[in-house]
Amino acid sequence: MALTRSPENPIITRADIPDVPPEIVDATSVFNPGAVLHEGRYLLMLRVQTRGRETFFMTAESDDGARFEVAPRIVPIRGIDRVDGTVYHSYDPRITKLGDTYYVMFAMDTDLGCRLGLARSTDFTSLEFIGMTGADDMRNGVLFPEKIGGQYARLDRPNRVRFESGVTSGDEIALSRSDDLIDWRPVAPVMRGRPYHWDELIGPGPPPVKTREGWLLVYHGIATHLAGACIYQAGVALLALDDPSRVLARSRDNILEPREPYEMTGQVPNVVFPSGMIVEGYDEQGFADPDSRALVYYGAADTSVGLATATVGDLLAACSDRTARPLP
Ligand code: BMA
Repeated sequence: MALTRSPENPIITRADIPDVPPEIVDATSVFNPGAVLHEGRYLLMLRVQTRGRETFFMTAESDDGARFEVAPRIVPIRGIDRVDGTVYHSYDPRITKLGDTYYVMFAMDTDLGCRLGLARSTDFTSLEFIGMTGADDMRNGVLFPEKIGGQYARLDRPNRVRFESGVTSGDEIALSRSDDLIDWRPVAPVMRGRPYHWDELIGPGPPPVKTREGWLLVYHGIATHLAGACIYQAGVALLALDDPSRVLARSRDNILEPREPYEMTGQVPNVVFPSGMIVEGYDEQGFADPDSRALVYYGAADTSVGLATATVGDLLAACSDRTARPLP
């Protein structure tokens, strides 16, 4: 597999979450973090879940990308109370730096379904809510780190599939564009799930990384055809720099799948869910260095945080498995 697990895994568990009473006492789980390099340190925005099954954002910082300290405070989303109706959960934050500002796109569970919310921050002690980005049911929204063709661009995953449990999902990653980061227009489908393979249902993972070969996208895929189980795995694809709806290559196999006990057992078994990625080295033109380390942070069984690493070059090689027999 292209990704190698950290020997420190799981790198963050519920035992690392300090109490922040009254909201957080004896946290149940911590998973699906956003990740970014902030002032030379590795920063994760964590999804922390309480025994009341409420969800909060907290941050953790590290000097080496593997050993993190969780800050003993909740990161408030200031202004989210402007939203009409109830927001039950805000979760799965994806972080993108645009200019000097960090944007955090996250899922919001509301009475009307799942929506994508957008907030910004400069220091991660609080988030300033910018708004709900549209009325479509979707999850896994990730902003590109620069405008493409003069417009903001994002990958998202419309929720068009409903499990028997009522949980919604989807089998397509799509490209949307916007002039102001709030009003998004769907532009084109990017890729579909592959029936009866590892990635029947799919969604973007961390925000795409710019390489000289294209936008590198780590994504999650769900195999649903195995009796009674949904298996969440990670894969990788390469999208054209000038038109990210064009897929240049896509991994045939997954690059990480639940194998360790902390991935196979927990709140939701058999889940690796990549949500944050830090690439350490970029050249002067802003392209990721193929020799650079890429650190992929993922939720393990919706219970703890795992880290798996590769070089950018390894990930490019994994997605351009062009010798493989084409899949349907
Ligand atoms: C997805 C999302 C993720 C979660 C995953 C596994 O649909 O809700 O937040 O980690 O399912 O339960």
